Amino acid sequence: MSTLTTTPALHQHRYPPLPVPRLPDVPDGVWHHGVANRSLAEWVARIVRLARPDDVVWLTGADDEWERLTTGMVESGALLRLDPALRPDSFLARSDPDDVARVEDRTFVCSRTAREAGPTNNWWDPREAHNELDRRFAESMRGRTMYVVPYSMGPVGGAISQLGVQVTDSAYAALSLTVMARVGDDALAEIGPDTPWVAGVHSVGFPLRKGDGTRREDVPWPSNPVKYIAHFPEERAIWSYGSGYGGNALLSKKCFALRIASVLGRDGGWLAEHMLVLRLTSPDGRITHVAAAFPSACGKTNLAMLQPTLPGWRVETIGDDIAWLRPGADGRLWAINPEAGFFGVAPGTNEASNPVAVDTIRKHTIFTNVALTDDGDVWWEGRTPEPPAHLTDWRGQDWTPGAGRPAAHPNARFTVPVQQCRTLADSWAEPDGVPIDAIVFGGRRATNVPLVTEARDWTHGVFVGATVSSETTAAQEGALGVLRRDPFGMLPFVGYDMGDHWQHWLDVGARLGEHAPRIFQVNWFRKGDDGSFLWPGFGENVRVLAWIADRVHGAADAEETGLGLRPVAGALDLDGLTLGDDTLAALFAVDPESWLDECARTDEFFGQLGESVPPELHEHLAALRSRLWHDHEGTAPHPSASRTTVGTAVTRAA
Ligand code: GTP
Ligand code: SPV
Ligand code: MN
Repeated sequence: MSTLTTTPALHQHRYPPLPVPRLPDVPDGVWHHGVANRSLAEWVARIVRLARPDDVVWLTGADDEWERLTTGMVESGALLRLDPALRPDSFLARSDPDDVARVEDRTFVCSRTAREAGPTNNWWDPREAHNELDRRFAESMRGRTMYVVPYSMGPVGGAISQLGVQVTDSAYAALSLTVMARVGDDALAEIGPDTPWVAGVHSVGFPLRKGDGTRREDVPWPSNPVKYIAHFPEERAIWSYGSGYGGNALLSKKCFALRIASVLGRDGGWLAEHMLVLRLTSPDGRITHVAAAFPSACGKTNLAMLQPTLPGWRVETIGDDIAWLRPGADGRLWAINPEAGFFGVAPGTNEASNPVAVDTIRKHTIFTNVALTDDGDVWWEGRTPEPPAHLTDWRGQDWTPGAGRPAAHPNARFTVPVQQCRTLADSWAEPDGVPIDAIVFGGRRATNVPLVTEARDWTHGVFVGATVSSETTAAQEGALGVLRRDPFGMLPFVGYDMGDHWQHWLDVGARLGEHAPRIFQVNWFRKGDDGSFLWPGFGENVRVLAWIADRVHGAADAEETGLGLRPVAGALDLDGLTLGDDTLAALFAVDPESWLDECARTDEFFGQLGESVPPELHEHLAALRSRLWHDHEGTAPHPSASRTTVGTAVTRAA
């Protein structure tokens, strides 16, 4: 386990240590048979006293846990059982219409100082945050069961693995966690007296009973209009209030495995990234491991489960959302998928776009905010070319094709164990992970960004990752399709200063040296003048993966563009595709004018981030501007480009 510089847990100063509740048949200081860690026992007791649940239930990982939880939730109306023949052992949850995605403007990083959180995070003074959260959590679980969910991120006992415990008054969150992480007594047993672990406190903020005894009826999806998703990196703690949905509520995922883990990684020399991991095998048996970062709902699950259209190629899945990467004893970069399930976007998933996912979710799956068919199965936009004549939509209302609104919420998702994926790689749970050969950055860009380019070296690759922009999707609350900066696909997920994150990438690269993976940029989303996608995408993306693998193994040629290296004519296998020369040219076009404009916006962005942006990245920006200006005018470098170089160098040296 890595160590984090610890400061005293701030909130514990204001509360004297609490006596562990008296429970029958438990040894001193331990009140669940597996608890060997005093801070854990005291923390659970403290939350019980604060939030006042009626019951406390520890999840143990027992075989019947899924059955017990789902049965109870069907009885309470929190889940609908889908038709057992069409969709065995599967359930539908419908959320409150105001609780459908991550809430970035209610997400806080409560590091000691604002400087440490950096300008891209909402910083919240940890003392103020604890005061407000204690106020909100007081009696917030009255009338409910509090689940205590111990879990391991990564294989239980693995050297890269980390441990967490989430307490939650949401049966849905508890159930989802049993799919998304390794939950139960095995994980709990790993938390010894001195083992670091991450605390997750979660309440939907909908108590069923008031202090004065008055009761109210439960609703299928309890939540609260007031929401806080607060992270305390120094304390290794997460407090989440008011939402039951996805990354707001499954604290193992974005809160722990990205925001807290990115801080652990910064301090411990490793990386926690928003990346899928896949294993690619060429027709002659050569293996390439790829880690690819894309913003939310930009194709990680699709790429991780890709069914190649090129004969002889094979893709196996290791992870679809999060990767922890660290330099190994051999000097290479090794990656694990810390999760155990997929929480994947449903809309758009069909036999053509992702046949593997279609197969993965045939049974034993929780669906959230999809539409219900009249025979008890699920449907979403893009599931079939023609919608059924009648559906019950994600809000539980009658729906017909003329309704003028989607039947499934655009951020509807499926929750399913990775083991149900037929392309899961045997090596997916190797405790040390797999050695990464190539890192890919992507985003959703209608313009500018070519289909594929290769960075010249690691530092250039970090520049490419740092300058990713992408059009927003339904994965977060807010406007759709707005182009925004999303460095490394990690804008909402880096738990510390963004510029420091880039510096950390440079440091990791320096340590890897000649063993560093090659870095690439891709864009499946470029559009033509008629507004349609230029590239067929999905299974055809293997053509790009194949070129990347060939580059890694020295088997394909590349040529310079202003932005990096691209395939020479003929190097990208386009056999069997009907792609006109114009389309191909448009996929790779670099328009100096719009790129100069893009650079001006990058300059502005770097400026907003301030002093922590590594000087090397300013230098790369200046060099790029200079090349573009040269292409544009065929003359000397643009004055602003040279000014940036000089100005930056002077500022940095001073
Ligand atoms: P999170 O789970 O939110 O982190 O996202 P993800 O990156 O795993 O998203 P996912 O793979 O579920 O992305 C789904 C969206 O990407 C859908 O809108 C797909 O249609 C679209 N998509 C995926 N691959 C391609 C592609 O190759 N081409 C095009 N045009 N769209 C794609
Ligand atoms: C994302 O938004 O990137 C997701 C879904 O993977 S959530 O778990 O809600 O963050
Ligand atoms: Mn994600």
